[in-house]
Amino acid sequence: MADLKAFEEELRKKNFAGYWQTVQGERYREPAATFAPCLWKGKELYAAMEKAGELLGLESTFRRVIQMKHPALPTGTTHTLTLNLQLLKPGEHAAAHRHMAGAIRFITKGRGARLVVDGESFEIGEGDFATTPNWSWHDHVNEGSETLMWLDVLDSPLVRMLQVDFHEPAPEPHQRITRAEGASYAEFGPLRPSWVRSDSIQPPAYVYRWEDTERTLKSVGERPGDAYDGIVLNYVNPLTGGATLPTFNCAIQMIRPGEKTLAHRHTSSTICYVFRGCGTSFIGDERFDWEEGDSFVAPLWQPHRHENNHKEPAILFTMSDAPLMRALGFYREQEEKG
Ligand code: GTQ
Repeated sequence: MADLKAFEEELRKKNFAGYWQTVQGERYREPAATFAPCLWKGKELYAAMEKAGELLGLESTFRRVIQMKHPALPTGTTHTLTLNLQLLKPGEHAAAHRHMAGAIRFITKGRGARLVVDGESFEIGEGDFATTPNWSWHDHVNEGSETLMWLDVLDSPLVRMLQVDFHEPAPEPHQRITRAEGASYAEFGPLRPSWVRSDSIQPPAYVYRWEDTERTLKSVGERPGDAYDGIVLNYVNPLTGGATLPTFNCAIQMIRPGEKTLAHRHTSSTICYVFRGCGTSFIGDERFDWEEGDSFVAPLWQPHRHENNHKEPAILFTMSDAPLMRALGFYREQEEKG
């Protein structure tokens, strides 16, 4: 024993480690997320955001943002993604920059501000969804009369984990507009000029309008849908029909009055934001009753299912790192027998 202890100490000093010291290779193992299911109250979030609006100007922070920070993680909402809420008042301008993290926006309140992405200006309003692919220049301008709030989702925890965190402020805080309004829709929409080519792994910057989302929800809302998730509309990459971004997918999910989904689990983690309505989710051993404005997370490999016992449809905005897991061959999914 004393010999072994001395040997292990000798190894440690030389930056070696014997597997017999830590690794239990003969045992069955499966994923055990280090972060538990968790819910953030919308009422508390919006009250906090209002306070941040009073206390902080954009001269003291580059973005007025509150993160749904999981208490068990050093940063972020899951180990790969962060869900944030951002507030931009009339007359404010959040300066241009670009970063390795890919981002999306989902507008929860107000309308009339503009996202400028790689020289194109996009007007945004409640329910709209927008992509800011990684390394694209972006600034946010509010020349309208309404305060806007939107969700930002970034894969920055993943970027940090992989230690590839490039971040660059633009030389000028305002980007010059170099592309006509609507250029992205004209180039990447369903009527596509034949000469437009993109072999980038990143999607183009693109805005998906709430009126289209709402119309599609109405149109397919009576169908059987997905047994585990109800009616799900994916925000697909307009060029490939694939995932929203290479690292994560976003979707609108409708749980209809009286609907109860089947339980399943998968190696991707899902974050849900309640855009409209209320309902209940069972995640692992926990029950979460949620209402408009709440956010909650189903960590990887935790069985989960949703119910809506109310009269109105529940509409969730959901984010998942499934594309990342699939790309690496790490995706597994299993039905949970109730
Ligand atoms: O809009 O560029 O919520 O850089 C956090 C960091 C938003 C953004 C966030 C960011 C941004």
